Amino acid sequence: MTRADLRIAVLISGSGSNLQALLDAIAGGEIAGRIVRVISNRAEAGGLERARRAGVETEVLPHGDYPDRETYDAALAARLNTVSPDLVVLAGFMRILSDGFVEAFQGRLVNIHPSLLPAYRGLHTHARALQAGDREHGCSVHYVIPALDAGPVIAQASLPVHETDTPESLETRVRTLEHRLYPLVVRWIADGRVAMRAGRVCLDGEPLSRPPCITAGTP
Ligand code: NHR
Ligand code: GAR
Repeated sequence: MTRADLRIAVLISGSGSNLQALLDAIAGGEIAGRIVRVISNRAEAGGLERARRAGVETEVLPHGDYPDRETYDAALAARLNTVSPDLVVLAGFMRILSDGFVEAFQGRLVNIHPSLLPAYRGLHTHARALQAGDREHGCSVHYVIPALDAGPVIAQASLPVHETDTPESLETRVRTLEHRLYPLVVRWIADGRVAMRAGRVCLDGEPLSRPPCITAGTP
């Protein structure tokens, strides 16, 4: 049986380099899906131009226009529902989503987070990994649940931390890994290989006991 292309909506706040990696993977035929809408909470997000260049419809929904988080999230959900997404991808989206929003999209809402979860939920992950003296760092793609960065992890990518690393150098190298990991996971989802069932990630029908991890081939 052939599946219809996955309808993907992407939420961004910034440069959109992860969005670009997804656009490139779709253009290269690696993902059985298409991006039907990109929404940013910031008008100046660089990712908006990347989307337009790829012929993807964009929308800006500034959070400052809404009195509170719940009202903003209700507007965001309403805009998303106009394109009937099968998957909502957070790609550097910097607004915490309220429980109601997450529940409405649960099981079709994923995020990429710049740490090897469960380590370093929240912000400033590279500085915190350095500060702790970690020898390994990386990124994780997870299903979003109401608790911040606490949803079940689908897959991770790791790299060695160097003696000379700074938060900025780590951010650069982790970002490059993100650009490999996110398209890979979205490909699995589009192929129907990954799903969240009873709060756990299943890959090829089997609940994962630990998420698969890709490693940086070179230092
Ligand atoms: N929402 C829920 N409910 N659960 C998650 O796991 C979420 C989420 C929304 C976004 C991405 C996330 C990350 O990968 C994400 C995961 C923003 C903040 C934050 O503190 C924290 C984590 C993440 C995204 N945002 C501030 C806020 O008040 C604003 C910070 C800013 O604008 O710079 O929303 O780490
Ligand atoms: C990425 O490194 C992503 O992991 C991180 O923001 C960056 C977005 O870059 N996300 C978070 O920190 C979420 N709190 P991009 O806009 O170039 O894709």
